Amino acid sequence: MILTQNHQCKNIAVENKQFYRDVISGLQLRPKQLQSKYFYDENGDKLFQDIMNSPEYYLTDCEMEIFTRQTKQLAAAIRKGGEPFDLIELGAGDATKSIHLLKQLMDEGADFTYLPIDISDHVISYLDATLPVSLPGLKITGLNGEYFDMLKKASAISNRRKVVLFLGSNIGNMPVSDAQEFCNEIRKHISAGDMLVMGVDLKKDPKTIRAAYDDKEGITKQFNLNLLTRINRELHADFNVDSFDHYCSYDPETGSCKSYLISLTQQQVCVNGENISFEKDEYIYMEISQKYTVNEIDQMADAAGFKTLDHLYDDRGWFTDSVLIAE
Ligand code: AVJ
Repeated sequence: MILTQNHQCKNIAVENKQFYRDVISGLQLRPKQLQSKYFYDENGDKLFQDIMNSPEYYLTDCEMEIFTRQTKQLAAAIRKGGEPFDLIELGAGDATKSIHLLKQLMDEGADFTYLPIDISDHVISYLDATLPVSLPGLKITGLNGEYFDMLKKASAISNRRKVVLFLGSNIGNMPVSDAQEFCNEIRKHISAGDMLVMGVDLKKDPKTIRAAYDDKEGITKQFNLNLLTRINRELHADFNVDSFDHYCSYDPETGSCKSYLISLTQQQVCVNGENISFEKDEYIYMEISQKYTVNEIDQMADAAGFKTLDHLYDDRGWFTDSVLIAE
């Protein structure tokens, strides 16, 4: 079959240049790929909420169970390092899990300040406005920006001991080597005696994992396709989302759960002046959700210069919040 060039594929100024560069360079790679950090536009945020409420997506329930049933143990582990301290949360979101810990620490009269960090200014202004109302007396300073820029800023505003929260298995959104590098980088931004509390999804029955990323209702499929819709809207592209399907694989050997969008036909897509062609069955690699064993977490922590103080688990032992101390 001969494809005719799409001569209408024009280049118009885009607002988010970094997004444009990342999308074009990703689609020019072989295999093609897109970055999952771009899933979260307004509709993507909503779809992720729906995923968290879906029966198959167990991660949020597991971590919520830890934060509601083992709040005292968690608070005790954190307070062991001494006071006052800064409780810094990377990617705080709506803080639905951490709020239980905050409340416990306040009830115990712990001397701390909460510093939520988020890339969304909407999230930060929401937390700054609502948390002091639900938790009267809470000291809070929201920081809006990239994780490491804001960690630096946090160090600049106080020299108190730091406890960093990185929850929700967000570490899973990186391949293992990047996750290691990320832990190393956190360690470099804090001091000996500071802590890292990291939520990590554990290796388990492969069917349970795959179902969580391939839900029956097709919300995860929509979540992936939504990035194409976002590219259409923000980068003046013409993806026909109906001609792509979602596929998810889990490899029990490596612990990698990966999402792909598969082109159902041979087709051409215009992304703001660039023609991108797809073969039938060609895939775009969209996202990794890496799973770990407890041993692998300990090893990663150790290599980054942390010692494991404790692992807290949900009842099913599917998820852990690991309490690590910087050496
Ligand atoms: C927000 C990165 C933890 O990988 O489990 C959920 C994102 N992707 N379903 C995950 C996600 C598809 C989620 N994280």
